[in-house]
Amino acid sequence: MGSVSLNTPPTGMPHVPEPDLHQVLTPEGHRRPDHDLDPWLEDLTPRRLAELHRDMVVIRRLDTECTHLQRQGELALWPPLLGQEAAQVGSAAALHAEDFVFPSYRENGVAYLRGVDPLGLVRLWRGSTYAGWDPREVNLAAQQIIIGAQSLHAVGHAMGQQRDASTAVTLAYFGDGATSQGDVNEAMVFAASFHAPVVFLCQNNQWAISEPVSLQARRHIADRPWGFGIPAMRVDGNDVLAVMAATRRALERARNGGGPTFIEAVTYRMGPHTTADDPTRYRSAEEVEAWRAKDPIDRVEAHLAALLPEASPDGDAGPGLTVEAVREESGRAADEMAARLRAGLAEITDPGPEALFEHVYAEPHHELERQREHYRLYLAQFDGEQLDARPREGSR
Ligand SMILES: Cc1ncc(C[n+]2csc(CCOP(=O)(O)OP(=O)(O)O)c2C)c(N)n1
Repeated sequence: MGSVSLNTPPTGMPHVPEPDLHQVLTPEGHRRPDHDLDPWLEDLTPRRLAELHRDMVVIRRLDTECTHLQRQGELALWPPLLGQEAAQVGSAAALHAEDFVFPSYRENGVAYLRGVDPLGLVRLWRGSTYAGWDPREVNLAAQQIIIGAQSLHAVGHAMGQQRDASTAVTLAYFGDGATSQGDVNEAMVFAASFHAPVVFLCQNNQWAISEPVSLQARRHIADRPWGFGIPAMRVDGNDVLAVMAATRRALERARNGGGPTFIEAVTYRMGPHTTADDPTRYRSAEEVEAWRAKDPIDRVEAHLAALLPEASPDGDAGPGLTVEAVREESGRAADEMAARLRAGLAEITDPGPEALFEHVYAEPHHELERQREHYRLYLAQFDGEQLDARPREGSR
């Protein structure tokens, strides 16, 4: 048998047309008609566009601030979302408050938009807490580091919603690399078999750490779910309108008993995988530059620039809405969030080593108590003060 290159598709495969890439806003900011998505954007006003712009600017700032905080030694690690703002804002904007979301570790922007205090995120990535928020308060599960595991949790949760005859549905986020994981494939089998009200949102950011998507997906990722009996849509993930419309469509389908849908949002991770990664070791500067031209925030600004002069002074946009005003409003919102974040850092306290044993089980547990006591004695060998599990001030 001859050797087969990993990077060339196997020969003899029947030609199947590639699914279209749905796009509503071109990289130049022009609105394109899209038969499937346009009906889901009928309520879109310049004011709403301005809000989507603001949310993208704010989460980009959150991301930049946290990347800097990691470099300053304030955070242990940070997984940047730079470049993925449209995928996160567009999908989060489509959710109803009662819907439940299962994120991976990169959906820090989604967490913010669900109402998580940025300080919760900072505490999490600083290592000062195991979960930076109460999942029930914001209908967002704790972040998942195990690749793809949350897709199974999401399907189980959606099946519960189905049995409760709830109008709420579930959204699971994962990356392109996660689609190679057994969990995601098992989740799709269950979702299809039980007609679960769940939306799988894959942010295909082209890289699973240093592995390109082309290595693990010989066809578009959106081709695969059809094999499980799950309809899929491939959208421009840097187009906030396309992502919002596709997610609204999929969530409503689930809400109305239509079962699961899969969305592949084609985007790009502009930064490193995490602050511990150096992407220049595995990808070219030309590739990064090519994606920079598709920036999700720039294209909304370009669209607003073309749109606003035509908005009537007393129209939806409100009097005096200009691109400059939108930029200013968004910048101000980002500044306010960043100031709150920096000020909040001083409030962070270390939980103490015994916090590890809290919130593991719903009820006190003999074995847990035995382990806790064992750990207490172990720590006592080094420093008696460490027995004090109360939060300590000024431990930065
Ligand atoms: C089960 C499991 N295997 C391996 C890892 C190590 N790991 C962390 S991130 C990552 C790549 C994930 O890539 P992708 O799913 O595309 O998500 P992205 O980071 O691009 O958002 C891997 C393999 C892990 N966390 N969990």
